[in-house]
Amino acid sequence: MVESSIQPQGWGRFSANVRPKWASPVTIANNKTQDCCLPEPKRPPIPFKLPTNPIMRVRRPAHELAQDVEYVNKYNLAYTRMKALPDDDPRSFLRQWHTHCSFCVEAFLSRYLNGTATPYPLQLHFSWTFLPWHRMLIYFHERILGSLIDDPEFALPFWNWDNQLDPTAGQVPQIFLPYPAGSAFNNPFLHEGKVRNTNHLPPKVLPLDYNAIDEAAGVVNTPEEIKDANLCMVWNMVYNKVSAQEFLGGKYNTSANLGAQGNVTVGESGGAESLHNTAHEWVGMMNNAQFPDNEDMGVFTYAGRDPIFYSHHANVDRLWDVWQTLPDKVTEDGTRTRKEFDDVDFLETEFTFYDENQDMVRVKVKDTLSSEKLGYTYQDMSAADRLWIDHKPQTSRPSFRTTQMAYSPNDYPEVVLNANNTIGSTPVCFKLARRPPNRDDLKGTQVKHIGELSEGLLIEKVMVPEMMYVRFDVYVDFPTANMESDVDKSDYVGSFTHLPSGVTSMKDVTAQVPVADEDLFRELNIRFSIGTALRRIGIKDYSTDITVTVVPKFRPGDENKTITFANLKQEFC
Ligand SMILES: [Cu+2]
Repeated sequence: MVESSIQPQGWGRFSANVRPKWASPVTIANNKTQDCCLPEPKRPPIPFKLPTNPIMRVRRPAHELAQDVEYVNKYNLAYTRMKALPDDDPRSFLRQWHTHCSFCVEAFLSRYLNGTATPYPLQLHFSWTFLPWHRMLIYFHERILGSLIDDPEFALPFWNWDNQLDPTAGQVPQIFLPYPAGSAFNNPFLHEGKVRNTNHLPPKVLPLDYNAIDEAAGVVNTPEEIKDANLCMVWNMVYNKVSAQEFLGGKYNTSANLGAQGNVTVGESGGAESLHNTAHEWVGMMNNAQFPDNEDMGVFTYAGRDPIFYSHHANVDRLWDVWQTLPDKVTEDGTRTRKEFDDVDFLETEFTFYDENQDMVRVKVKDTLSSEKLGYTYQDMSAADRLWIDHKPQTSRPSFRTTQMAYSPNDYPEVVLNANNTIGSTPVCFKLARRPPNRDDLKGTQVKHIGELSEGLLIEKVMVPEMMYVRFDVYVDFPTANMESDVDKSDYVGSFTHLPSGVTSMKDVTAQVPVADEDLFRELNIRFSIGTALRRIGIKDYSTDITVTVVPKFRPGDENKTITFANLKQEFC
């Protein structure tokens, strides 16, 4: 029996004690209310079928489409028609946005599984469901847009922010901005009324290591520094993630129990998800009293209200396609094939979406794994991809170990299991005891040879406040890493980023255990891939202990917040 069939029970019919929080509009910050419930289906749900002999839709980069009047005007027209649909039409722009909103804030509850006492709240982020679910969200979104303009070849533009070859690629794409008055471009829907950070418009380029503290302090990086940092980030969060677990994320945790705590335990984000959060935060309107939740893009609840969201996710989806084709060159053997999970819980996980005929469609993850079979593809961007694939970090500073004779990991504390180990406003450094992988480590992984295992650093049970932006960077064997340390270094092993839900409360679903907003947490495992970094800094064996330094980059105003975690350990996957 498959345990993780992820599907709302009843869809709109909830018994009194498990009603979704959106069943009645929830008052959120600034006295706004938001009801993300989707309309009930008019007909019984139908199983998804892969399109037969589809006309290939070719998704092209937004920065290249910017001067294509025909495309831009058609794209705008499709959205104008989508916007004009009545609110009870699941194809309407409102409901498209709500599809994301309702599945990002635990609005729906699962069916009861295996006789469990309570269902669990559905949340399609923070686990291996992130990539498949968002792929199908934009798949149906694209088909609906195409059907509204009678264009079966219509394809979404993708915001190619990883592209450092063309300086315009990482800017907010012109398609989503006003064109000069009097031009032939007509794209009001794509920018009017969209809430975005006006300080982040072209010629600014999205910095994938963006942090609001530096920005508030007036730190300005050169285009060359931004480019290097961006390449380093994509290399770390995509190329360096050789296993499905590292790139797609961990299992969906169905043990989250509403009756227990205000905690929503959903698992582990993959590299793709952590990387993508930065663009969300950067595009949203920050530090504006009128938009306290960093709307639209900066917060899950409102992200789908900006059309750039679907274009952003098209690039995330593209990176998944690219990831599947990358050589290993990360593990010791260097011969590992990148592939999806073959776990039945993953493959049989089921989502529901509305299609272009207003039918509710049940999609299984196993049907989502090939974009080609789904009938779309991406314009080849391999020249730009190559830049991050081949990126080597600046190694201006040699390994701490080789230059600081007095350095010893033994001088730093080991994490005390299940104690309140904290990440606070200043960097923390721990000793990490290491050991070589053995045959037991192969269990539950995708490989049969020890040399193909990826060495990781796992921070377990991190209690992330649901309403807090979080970013921290992690370095190995660099005990003095601090806020000024940049990421383009061989001892940097990745960043964790977290977006808040943007609603103030889980109270309606956790009515039996009312908790204050500040006391709502996501309990996540956070994984960093460290094998390549260690080899690069000259640690080629598995028995050398190292230090791990976590550098918090919380937003201004969050200086006094702390995040606790249960353990920090080496783990192979
Ligand atoms: Cu999302």
